[in-house]
Amino acid sequence: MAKAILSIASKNYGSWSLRGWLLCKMAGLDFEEQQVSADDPSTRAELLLLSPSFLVPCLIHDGLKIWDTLAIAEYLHEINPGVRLFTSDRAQRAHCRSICGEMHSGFSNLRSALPMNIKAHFAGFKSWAGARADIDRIVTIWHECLGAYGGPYLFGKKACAADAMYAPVCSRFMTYDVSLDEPASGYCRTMMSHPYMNEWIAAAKLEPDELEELDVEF
Ligand SMILES: N[C@@H](CCC(=O)N[C@@H](CS)C(=O)NCC(=O)O)C(=O)O
Repeated sequence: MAKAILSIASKNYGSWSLRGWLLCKMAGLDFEEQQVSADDPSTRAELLLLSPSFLVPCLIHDGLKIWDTLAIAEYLHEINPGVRLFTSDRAQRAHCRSICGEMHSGFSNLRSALPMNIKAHFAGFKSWAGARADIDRIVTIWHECLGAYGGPYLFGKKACAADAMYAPVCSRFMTYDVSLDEPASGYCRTMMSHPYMNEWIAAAKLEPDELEELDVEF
């Protein structure tokens, strides 16, 4: 079988890329990264070869293309349930899928007002009310998970699909100096120091600064 390929965009700005990449790493998949510039019209032809949606991430595995992070998470869980991207407990799995879905389809104010930018730090950044409501909801989600399953990750001792989905939020909270209570800031620190996050962040720091305006959702 040919080695799996994951198409990704910038490591500094690409929050969906980070989610897909973390899912592949957590699933123990042997894969190669293919980095494409998702916002450059000249690379659209190249991108279509890699992803029918023109979006990243897209996983190519065993002759199949799987695009969209939630589909990638479910696919990786299906081919290797033993790594527990979704927990083995049905009730917890339902909870996990719900908060993954909420991240995937929601929080548009947060995503547009606080785009991921790993290298940057905006001390004292003022989040507007719409983004604040998203932040409050995310903190509630984290409190419920950490309280119910004991941390340090959302569903207990091992990072899972939900942590991959919320990892870019941890990075955004650091970048935009979002003030958080101890459980939430502790969770951010835990995620930001996860070995896979360290690997991604180190690579992001080596990328040249490309975008001046970050009012696009990555
Ligand atoms: N729902 C998609 C979102 C993917 C997405 O928006 N990717 C962005 C970059 S991280 C992209 O490819 N943008 C390029 C474009 O919109 O043309 C997923 O979950 O994978």
